[in-house]
Amino acid sequence: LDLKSRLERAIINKEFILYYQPIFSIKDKSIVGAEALLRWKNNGQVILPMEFIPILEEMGRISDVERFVVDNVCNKLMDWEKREKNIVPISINLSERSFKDENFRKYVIYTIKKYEVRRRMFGIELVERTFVEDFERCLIMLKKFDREGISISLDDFGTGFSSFNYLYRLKLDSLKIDKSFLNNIEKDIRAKSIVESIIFLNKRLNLKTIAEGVETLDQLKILEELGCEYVQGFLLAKPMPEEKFEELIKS
Ligand code: G
Ligand code: G
Ligand code: MN
Ligand code: NA
Repeated sequence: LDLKSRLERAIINKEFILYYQPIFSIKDKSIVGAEALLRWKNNGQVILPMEFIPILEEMGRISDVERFVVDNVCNKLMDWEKREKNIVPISINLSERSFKDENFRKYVIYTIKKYEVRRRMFGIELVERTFVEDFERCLIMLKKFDREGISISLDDFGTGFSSFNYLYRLKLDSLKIDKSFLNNIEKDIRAKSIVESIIFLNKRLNLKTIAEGVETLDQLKILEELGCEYVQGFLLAKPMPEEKFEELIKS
């Protein structure tokens, strides 16, 4: 069977699951949130998004899978709330197609209400390229999400079209500095200067800064010196299955 047919079958058989990668406060290393990351569980094998998300997009089925992501995360938030786990906000990654689809937006609002998700507990991560087309429409969508208490993160910042205009006009809650910058902050003064400036600017704009892809203690130390508040990366925790994440936040 070809990949597209297998993915069609995966949608019907609900073979998608979520992994969670915690986000930490750099100061005390407490967990302050997590990012939900899609996985495809196929014949006992866990397949990563880069293998199938572009194909789901090509098939026009990405929003179907992302509806599952929204439902699953909101359901979990309600579940943790009821069981008095140390509940933290969860963000999901959203494709451009889903973000710009009015029906999808309504589905998100319907779902957070259905599961009685508290304000600011559910967030959406968007990559820069989402905003390249239909900028005015994006502003309207963001406003509508914000009104419903949904947080917005600008993901992979620094890899694409990183524009001051975005920072100026988009109403965002946080910005995630792409790991490509962090790879070099130990040895490259230019990379370090850019990271430092982003952190400084975000503070002025009242935006939370999350550094992604932190892999070494040196990087962590530099980020702390530069005043970065939040970190995510393999050094502190890799994306993990739901049960593992639950254990982690319980402890
Ligand atoms: O950890 P990882 O290999 O899961 O993620 C790879 C990429 O897949 C990341 O860029 C992440 O943003 C993206 N991704 C993960 N889950 C989703 C999802 O539900 N929707 C979209 N559009 N992208 C996702
Ligand atoms: O693009 P986005 O930021 O949504 O993607 C998150 C991706 O980054 C996931 O694939 C996740 O597994 C990966 N990731 C998270 N932390 C690290 C890290 O410390 N190092 C590397 N190489 N990848 C990471
Ligand atoms: Mn992300
Ligand atoms: Na990212």
